[in-house]
Amino acid sequence: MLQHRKPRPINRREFIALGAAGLSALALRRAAALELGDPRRPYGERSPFEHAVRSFGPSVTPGTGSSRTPLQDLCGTITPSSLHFERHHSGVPKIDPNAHELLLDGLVERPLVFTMKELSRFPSVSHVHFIECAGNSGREHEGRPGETVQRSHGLFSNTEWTGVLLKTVLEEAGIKRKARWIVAEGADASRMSRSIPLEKALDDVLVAYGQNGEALRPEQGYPLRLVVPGWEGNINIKWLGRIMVTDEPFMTREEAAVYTDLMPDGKARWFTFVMEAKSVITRPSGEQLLDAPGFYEISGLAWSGRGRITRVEVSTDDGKTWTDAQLNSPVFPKAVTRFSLAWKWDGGEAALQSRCTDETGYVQPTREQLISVRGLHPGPDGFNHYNGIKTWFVHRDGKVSHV
Ligand SMILES: Nc1nc2c(c(=O)[nH]1)N[C@H]1C(S)=C(S)[C@@H](COP(=O)(O)O)O[C@H]1N2
Ligand SMILES: [Mo]
Repeated sequence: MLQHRKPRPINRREFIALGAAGLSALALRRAAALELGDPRRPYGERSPFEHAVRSFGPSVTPGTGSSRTPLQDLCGTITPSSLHFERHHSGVPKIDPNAHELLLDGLVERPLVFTMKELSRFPSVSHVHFIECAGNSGREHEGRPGETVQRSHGLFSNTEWTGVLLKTVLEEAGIKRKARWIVAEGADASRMSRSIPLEKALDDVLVAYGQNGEALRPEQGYPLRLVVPGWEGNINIKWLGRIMVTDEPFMTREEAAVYTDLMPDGKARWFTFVMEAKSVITRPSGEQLLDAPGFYEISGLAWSGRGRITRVEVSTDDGKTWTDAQLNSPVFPKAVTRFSLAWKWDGGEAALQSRCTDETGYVQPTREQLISVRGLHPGPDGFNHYNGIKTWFVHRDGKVSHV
């Protein structure tokens, strides 16, 4: 629901009270809140009046499947850890950090084993980055995206990650000259593994143990995960237990079959790691309601796996005309930027769209442009890497729906 409510004019009695006894009337109104409140608590919880939750449907086993972030309910850019989307292939393992180790072997001078304590002694960095499942918003392409932005774009979250640069630990082990790739493996039952080119591994990849100022949540890979900025979610290996340095990619199941992009000629693109620039309006968005004509703030999220967002344009007439939205600072590379634009709704029908540009000059494509290159057939795991422009339709009664 949109929180826009007309401010209520104060009534005659309140007005007289204010006039007659100004301050004491204010004191009277506040009296209700002067009762003793709840006691302190060692670990905070949100107000009982707040109800935003992750959403998920049934899955084969309770541990597999995904849950989605309620993007329509969030403000700012950081996803609260408790609302970070999830994607687990074999459930959330319970790992004791005192028993957990990271093995680093393969084409290195000195194979090493790190305990969590040892990792915490390395120089640490904190960087804000999004994680987006490659399949996020893939159903837009089939024309059945779901009613809300949570359904259509909720396999997506943005976090301040803290940890050690992978480069730092790789250098500790010494990389052999033949090395070209690394393979990262999870310690969950699926032993999920992905290959990453060495160039990226030495660039901005993080071995992360912190999430928004505290330890990772179990759902996000506690006690250790890989954060591979700007690249598809799957490669951000959770419950990280091993990194092997190699001369070739491993051709794991995930990279050779699942996370590939089937093209119209029947061939598949491999190793399409980067999540290209995308944006979506989160307010107003599907299933929200505009109470009455008047001013509203159109607000949403934009991000690019190639760097910073430099521009977001908004259209309220189905892409015929565009206006530059304001980008809220700070704008970090490979992270979420919130955009906003004041809009006067005249009570008529409106088709709201956003279109972003990143620092490489890449402009978010329309659905038609995307389909003309990639075709209409889904890949083996649904349509991956869909980043087309999203439309929300505002009806005369103020209801907002997907198109
Ligand atoms: N070990 C392991 N790592 C994993 C997965 C998994 O099931 N096991 N799922 C991957 C997928 S497909 C995605 S999209 C991201 C999701 O990260 P999140 O659950 O923290 O949002 O983790 C990736 N890393
Ligand atoms: Mo994913």
